[in-house]
Amino acid sequence: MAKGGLKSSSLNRYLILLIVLLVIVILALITALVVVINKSEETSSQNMQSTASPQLNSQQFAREKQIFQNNEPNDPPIFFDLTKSEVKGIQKYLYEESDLRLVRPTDNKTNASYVFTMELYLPNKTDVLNFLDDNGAKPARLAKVIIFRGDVENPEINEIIVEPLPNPTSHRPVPDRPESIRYFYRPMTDQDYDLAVKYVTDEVDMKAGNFTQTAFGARLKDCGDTCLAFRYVSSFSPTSSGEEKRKIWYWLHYFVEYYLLNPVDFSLMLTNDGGKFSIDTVWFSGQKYDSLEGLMDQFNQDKLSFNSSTFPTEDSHLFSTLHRRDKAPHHSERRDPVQFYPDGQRYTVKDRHIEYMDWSLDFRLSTGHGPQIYDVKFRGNRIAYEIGLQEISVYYSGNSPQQKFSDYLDSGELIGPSAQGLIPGVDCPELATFVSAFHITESSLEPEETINAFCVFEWNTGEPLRRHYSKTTFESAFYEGMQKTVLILRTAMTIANYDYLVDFRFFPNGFMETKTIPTGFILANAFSEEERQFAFQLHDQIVGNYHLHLFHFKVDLDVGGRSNRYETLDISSYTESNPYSTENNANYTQGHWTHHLRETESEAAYHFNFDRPKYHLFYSQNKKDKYGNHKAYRLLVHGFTKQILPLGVNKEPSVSWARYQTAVTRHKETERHSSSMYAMFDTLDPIVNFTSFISDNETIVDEDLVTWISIGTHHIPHTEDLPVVTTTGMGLSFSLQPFNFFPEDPAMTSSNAVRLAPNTKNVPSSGVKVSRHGKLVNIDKCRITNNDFYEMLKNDYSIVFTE
Ligand SMILES: *[C@@H]1O[C@H](CO)[C@@H](O)[C@H](O)[C@H]1NC(C)=O
Ligand SMILES: *[C@@H]1O[C@H](CO)[C@@H](O)[C@H](O)[C@H]1NC(C)=O
Ligand SMILES: *[C@@H]1O[C@H](CO)[C@@H](O)[C@H](O)[C@H]1NC(C)=O
Ligand SMILES: *[C@@H]1O[C@H](CO)[C@@H](O)[C@H](O)[C@H]1NC(C)=O
Ligand SMILES: *[C@@H]1O[C@H](CO)[C@@H](O)[C@H](O)[C@H]1NC(C)=O
Ligand SMILES: *[C@@H]1O[C@H](CO)[C@@H](O)[C@H](O)[C@H]1NC(C)=O
Ligand SMILES: *[C@@H]1O[C@H](CO)[C@@H](O)[C@H](O)[C@H]1NC(C)=O
Ligand SMILES: *[C@@H]1O[C@H](CO)[C@@H](O)[C@H](O)[C@H]1NC(C)=O
Ligand SMILES: [Cu+2]
Repeated sequence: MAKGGLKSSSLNRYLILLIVLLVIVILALITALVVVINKSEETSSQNMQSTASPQLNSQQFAREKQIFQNNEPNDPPIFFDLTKSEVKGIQKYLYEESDLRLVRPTDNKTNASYVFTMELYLPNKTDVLNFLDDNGAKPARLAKVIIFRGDVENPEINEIIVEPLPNPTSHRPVPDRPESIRYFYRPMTDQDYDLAVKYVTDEVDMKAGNFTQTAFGARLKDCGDTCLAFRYVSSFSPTSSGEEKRKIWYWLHYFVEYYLLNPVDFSLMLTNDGGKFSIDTVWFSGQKYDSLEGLMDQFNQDKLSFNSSTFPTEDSHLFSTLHRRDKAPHHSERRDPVQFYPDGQRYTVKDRHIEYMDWSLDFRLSTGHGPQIYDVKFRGNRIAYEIGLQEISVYYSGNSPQQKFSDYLDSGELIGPSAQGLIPGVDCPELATFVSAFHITESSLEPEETINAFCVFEWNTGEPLRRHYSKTTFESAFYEGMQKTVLILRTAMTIANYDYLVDFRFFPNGFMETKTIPTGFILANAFSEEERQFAFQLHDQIVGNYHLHLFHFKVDLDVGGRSNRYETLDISSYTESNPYSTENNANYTQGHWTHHLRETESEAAYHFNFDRPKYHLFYSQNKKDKYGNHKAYRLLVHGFTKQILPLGVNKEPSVSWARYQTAVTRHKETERHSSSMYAMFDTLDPIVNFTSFISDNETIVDEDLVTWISIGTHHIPHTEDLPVVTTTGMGLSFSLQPFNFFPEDPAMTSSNAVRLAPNTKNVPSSGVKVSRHGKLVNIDKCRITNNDFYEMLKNDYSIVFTE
């Protein structure tokens, strides 16, 4: 963890930066367009003026205007995050009209009560569906507010629902939470970063400044451009410390680009006891000391043996910086390929609602859990009520304590506000639509904008969705195919060193995919021989320690209604006698499957087993096709991984959801999320204990079902993870595939397909009939050359068909 997100102080600077960026991007777009339009390769300013026709320009700019969305509706749709005016109403209620005794974000928070976060709390599903499907009343909008109560004898955390919005009149405890949550479970706060960092910085500089100068060639204070800094922390859970206390490791780094690749082998463990800080342990160069004084004692007596290090030279050659290296590959002076919408966008995004050909859905960014989509429909059929990220974890291993005990649960850093700053032309295509989100955290007087938190765009994958080529008349000559385009809703969270892309992808055939990719910086550790059992040495001073990335998702499928069944098709071998053989008693073995209806939650908790291949199907018992097949959706997962810690050790219970690759439970309003922002410290007595969702072993036949999916990847960092981990090979995904749901590929209705056939059936010499459903537009200006192919076909059928 490190101090993430934007604070209001830096917001203005960021805004200016963003505006500058936008201007650059818009200019780049215009230039790109001009190049595309212009046949000549030159892009002189004269060409720019002469070719940017007024018509194209105004279209272009009309589109630009919608491209960056941060507006809010007056009457927010049901899944829409809290609006600014709702937040104002909540604040008015909280600060003025109730007896909660809350101080404001800018007040002195020591031993006071204050708001940590607030976000939308969805009405229960029954009420929402009654509104969406049955013309019921729109349920009142609710907010969930998390309050740190520091003004009571035993400080605690309260979670309350404030209602109704936008002008609340009452509050009550959140139903699925204890009324009082232990204070030391709290997520990382401003205090952990600001006050504690100031404390350890002052202490180390005062007591050990001479030592850091000798050992690391740098100091923490009065250090100009060559500073050491405490910027990164890891929680120390009671299961590892043995004490139910707020303990956190603070790591020391050279403050250069990028500091997390420039650690020194020094850390300390800080206890925060009701606001009183104490340093419990100091680690330096392979040794543990009980205090800074203990370390200095050894240092002053010359009893420490270490190799001193020097401050990195911070120039563009420093290995940990992201400046382009020399020797650009041939042709990289030319621009990347780009895509555009030749006839205009085929999707709309309004009030966080997307319509895209046969698809529709809503999306939001939960402050605690991150991106969520709702009411996902294909051709009017609701497939999922909700699909959402629940938790991201990274569990490290190492010899030094700061690395060894680094087991992160990122909701403790607030996943939602960590999503921002998607950059057009890199993180998403230039022509994507960018949507901001707003969050309230402990430091916000008013909602803080997380700029470009989402992007939405349609993408041509460059692969066919389907194709078949029957060249010869022997097989009856024809060709048919269709490009695979996809609508992508993307967000990227930066949580300290790592960046996580999360995509929801919608295909024209009713298939959808949720994909996550970790990228960003590895969490480097200072080199020592002892680290070699956990890490490769990656550079002169650092190693990259082994760690496990895990992601947990909730998928509330409603296939053909709320009442669903979960069935696996268990694939195995099948042997029967073979009367076609001349041998006696001959047998023949092949594969088959058996239906396995999962009746209880325990039976539905799934451990991946290579020896027992399975299909995972969800359907409504009374929805069948005319052949009696259940109209189902199939869950496919690419990214199951083995969590290797034994049950119950260390922070394993905080990811008890990773014990199952998938689990299917009955939908409950009290089981909304599989993890919580307390998971970093509450291991012994978790606020959300995922295994308890399953252990009541309820029946799940013809019930409203929720599927929980764990995906992840073991990461052994290698030198090519420097400076930044690339996305290639890191993607993990799960997909929902229609399975006997439609009578045929629903994308057969698309007019984006291409069919070629002889004018007279099976007589190629009669010429080739090209069916492109009016799509053979002249896009020659855009230098798309494949029209030549169709021109050639006019004169030479043998390019595609032979007698
Ligand atoms: C903040 O409040 C605490 C407790 O009421 C008090 O001891 C402290 O001096 C205050 N700090 C400031 C800066 O006012
Ligand atoms: C804050 O409260 C804690 C106990 O909850 C107490 O130990 C501490 O002295 C208080 N601090 C101040 C500044 O009042
Ligand atoms: C949903 O909320 C309504 C009140 O708004 C309540 O009557 C109903 O019992 C709730 N249903 C569930 C399943 O919690
Ligand atoms: C640090 O070194 C300076 C110069 O050698 C010395 O004057 C000072 O007392 C030292 N400080 C500590 C805390 O040892
Ligand atoms: C210092 O560096 C040398 C050479 O790399 C190495 O052999 C020695 O073990 C190091 N000493 C310590 C205390 O790390
Ligand atoms: C074929 O299967 C039968 C029944 O399982 C078995 O008795 C028989 O030995 C098998 N035949 C051969 C040639 O293995
Ligand atoms: C979580 O719940 C399960 C099942 O109810 C229980 O056996 C287990 O002890 C709980 N875990 C913890 C850490 O409390
Ligand atoms: C769950 O319930 C089923 C059906 O009653 C039973 O067969 C199974 O043993 C139970 N599992 C557990 C772990 O209690
Ligand atoms: Cu990693």
